[in-house]
Amino acid sequence: MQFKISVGKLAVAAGLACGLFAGAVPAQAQSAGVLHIYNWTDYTAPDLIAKFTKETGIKVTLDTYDSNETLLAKLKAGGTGYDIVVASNDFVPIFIDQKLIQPINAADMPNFKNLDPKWQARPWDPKAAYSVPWQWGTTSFSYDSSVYPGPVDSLGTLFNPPAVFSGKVSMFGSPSEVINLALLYMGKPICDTNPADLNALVKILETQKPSVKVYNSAGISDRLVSGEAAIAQIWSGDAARARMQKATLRYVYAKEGAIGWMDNMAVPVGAPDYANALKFINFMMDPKNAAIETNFAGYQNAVPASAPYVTPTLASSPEFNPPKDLKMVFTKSCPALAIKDYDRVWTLLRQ
Ligand code: SPD
Repeated sequence: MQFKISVGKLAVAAGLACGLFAGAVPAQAQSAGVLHIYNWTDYTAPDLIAKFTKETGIKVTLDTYDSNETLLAKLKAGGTGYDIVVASNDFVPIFIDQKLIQPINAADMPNFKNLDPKWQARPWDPKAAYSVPWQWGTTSFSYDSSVYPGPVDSLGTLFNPPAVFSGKVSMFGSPSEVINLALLYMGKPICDTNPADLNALVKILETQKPSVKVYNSAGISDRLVSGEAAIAQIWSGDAARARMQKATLRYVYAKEGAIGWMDNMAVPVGAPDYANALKFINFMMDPKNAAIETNFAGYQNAVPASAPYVTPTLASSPEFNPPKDLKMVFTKSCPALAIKDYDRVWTLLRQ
């Protein structure tokens, strides 16, 4: 691994000398020829990978995970061999603090100017020193209106489901995602450490539990489409894709609000192909490439000039267009005490 790291650094030096972003592919990077991506499930457009390989000659491998917690555990274990990971805004500061991702100075990349200024300086990475936006969306839930006609306007339908959903509820397998949405339902802040609130939170989750079929952040759309689940915690883009396969599915913007988030590309410390990683990040800030990803996964990107290339069906879909008056609570990194509390709640729930 040490050897690989120094090869990566040499490639960067060679890249800078040869004009890394000027279209010239440095000979050394070409001979390395591989980029190892670790991304969320169903979140990397195959066409994008094919286009990147065609344009650069760099082959791509792709492994997937289902939660920030899994990504964190993987990077902490070390020696992953990944060049690109995609972390949510609430986890980026954790990766930076724990020295698990390395500087990339994105502002120096030619395509950085394509980012919407509001996403260039993000609170979790104000100088874009470590990360570049991948996509953003909301978290709420979808239900099958052929199973339960509604109307549905509250997160209560997910957390205190009607009997018809018994054994048909699908929840994420991630403490941060389940607890953040439950706190929103309670009208409490993210990262809450108030003991009375946490007791009430545990009660809500334990009351919901007998109706839950599975806690798993992968395969949600498949479960909804097959009917294995009739109501599911889900991200907006995945919800849009599921509805396109099963028209009776409805994504809910609840009166309590929805969780907002942004996922970000970053380069792990020890990435074997650092130069290739920077090329991929720059490639992703090209409007057409950003649109390919958006059209595949169903989420908004941070490149405004990609809009003309986004399919009208997606661009006009309800999942892609949160209502103007939606109470959107953006996630944030919790302090250590709150993370401990989240872990305790999750352990209690899952025992
Ligand atoms: N299909 C995978 C979508 C991944 C979305 N990531 C959202 C993270 C929110 N905390």
